[in-house]
Amino acid sequence: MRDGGDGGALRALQLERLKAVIARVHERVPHYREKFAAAGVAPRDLRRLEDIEKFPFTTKEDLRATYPFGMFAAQMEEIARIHASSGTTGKPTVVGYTRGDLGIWAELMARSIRAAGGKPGEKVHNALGYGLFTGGLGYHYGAEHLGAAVIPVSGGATARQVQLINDFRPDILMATPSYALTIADEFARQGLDARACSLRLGMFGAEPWSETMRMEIEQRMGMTALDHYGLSEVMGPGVAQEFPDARGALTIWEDHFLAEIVDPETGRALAEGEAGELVLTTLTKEGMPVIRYRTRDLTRLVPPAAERPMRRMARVTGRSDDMMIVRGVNVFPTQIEAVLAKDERVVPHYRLELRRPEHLDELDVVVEARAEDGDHAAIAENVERLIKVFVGVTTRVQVVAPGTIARSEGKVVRIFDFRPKD
Ligand code: DLL
Repeated sequence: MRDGGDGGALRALQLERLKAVIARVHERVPHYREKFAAAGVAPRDLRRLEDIEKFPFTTKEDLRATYPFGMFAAQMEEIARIHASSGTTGKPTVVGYTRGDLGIWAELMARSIRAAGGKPGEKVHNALGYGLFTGGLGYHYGAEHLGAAVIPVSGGATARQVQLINDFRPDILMATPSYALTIADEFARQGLDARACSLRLGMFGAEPWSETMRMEIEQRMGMTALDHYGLSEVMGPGVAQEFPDARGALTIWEDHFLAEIVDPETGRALAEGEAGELVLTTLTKEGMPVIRYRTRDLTRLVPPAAERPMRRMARVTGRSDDMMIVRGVNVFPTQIEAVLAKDERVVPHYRLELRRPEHLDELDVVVEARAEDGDHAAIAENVERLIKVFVGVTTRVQVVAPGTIARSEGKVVRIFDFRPKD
C-alpha cells in the first residue's frame, strides 16, 4: 500500500489511527484532557471519521499557553528532536519528535521527493535553512532516506550556491521559490546561463507562490518546479506534494494527516471543493500530536488524481490571520509590536508594509516617535537591530513624528500585501 491503498481502506486506516491519537492525547496531555472535558467530548465519542467535528480545535494559542513542552504526548526521554517556529509574540512555537516520528517524517519526505520525480542515486542541493526551522533538516533526512546524496548547503551566500551547483552538478534543488529566483539572478550576475545548469527538478515551498512564479523559475532555470506544503506544528515539510502529472494541487499524505476545511470565521466544516481554512489532525505523531490544528492557511480540498486514493489541496492562496512570511521567516505583527515596546523612544503606533519589488520580500516598519525631537535615524537603527535579534528578519525602520500614523478607532493600522507581486 505505497500511497495508502484504495479509498475505503484508507478511510478505515484513518479512523483506526484517529482513535489511537485521540486516546493518546487524552491520556497523556492534560491540556487536551481539559479541552475535551470543557467541550463535553471523550475518546469514546469518536466512532466515525466525521465525529472529529465534535472535538475542539487546537490553535497557536494552545501551544503558547503550554510553552514550551506542555503539548508533548511523550516522556522527555523519548523525545529525539525539538524544532521551533515563530509564535505570535516573543515566544516561539515548539514541536517535539520521538525517534519514531523522525522515521515517519523521513519516509514522508522520501515519498514526496519520489512523487515529484526524484530518484535514489541523484544529488540534492538543499538550500533550505538548517536549524530550528524544519525545512532544512526535514528535506535532508528525507533525501537520505530515499537514497539520494544530499548537499547540505542551507540558505544564504548565494554566490557560493551557484559555484556549488556548477561544480557538484546536482539534479534536484530544494529551496523557497523566492530564493530559487535569487539563485537564478546570481547565475545571470556571474554571466552564466542557469538553463544550462545540471538541475532538472525543484521542490519549493515554505511560502506562498504563484503559477507566474513557477513559470519564471522553470524558464529561467530549465527545470520542473513543484509545490510542497507543510508546517512545523503538524510535521514540518512532508504534509502534501504536487505530482508532475497532476499540477495545480498537492496530494495530502492522508494516511498520516486528516484534513478538513472550515469557515475561518465560524469554524463550521465546509464541503469538499469549498474554499476555507485548512485544519489538520496528525494521525501517527507520538511526540506532539495535534488535534484539529487551525493552520490559518486558505485553500480547498480537491478530489484525488486518477489512480491515487488520497485527496489533494489546491495551492495555498493566503492566510486567515495576519502572519507574513518574510524571506521564508514567519512573522506576526504582534512579534514586531513586542519588540517596539523595548525602545521607549517609540510608541506602538505603527504600520507594516510588506512588498516584493523583485523576488525578495521587503518589510518596512513605520513607527511613531514618542517625542518630536531626538535623533530619529538613531532610533530607527536601534529598532532595526532589535527586530533582527528578536524576530530574525531584516527590516527598514522609519521613525516618524508623533501623531502622523493614521489611527482607526485609536488602534494600530496595518497594511499588508501577502501575495507575491509578480
Ligand atoms: O515552512 C515547512 C516547509 C518547509 C514547507 C519547506 C515546505 C518546504 P513553517 O516554518 O512552520 O514550516 O511555516 C509553515 O508556511 O502554515 C504556510 O503559511 C506556509 N507554507 C508552507 N508551505 C507552503 C506552500 C514550513 N507550499 C507555513 N505554499 C504554513 C504556501 C506555504 N505557503
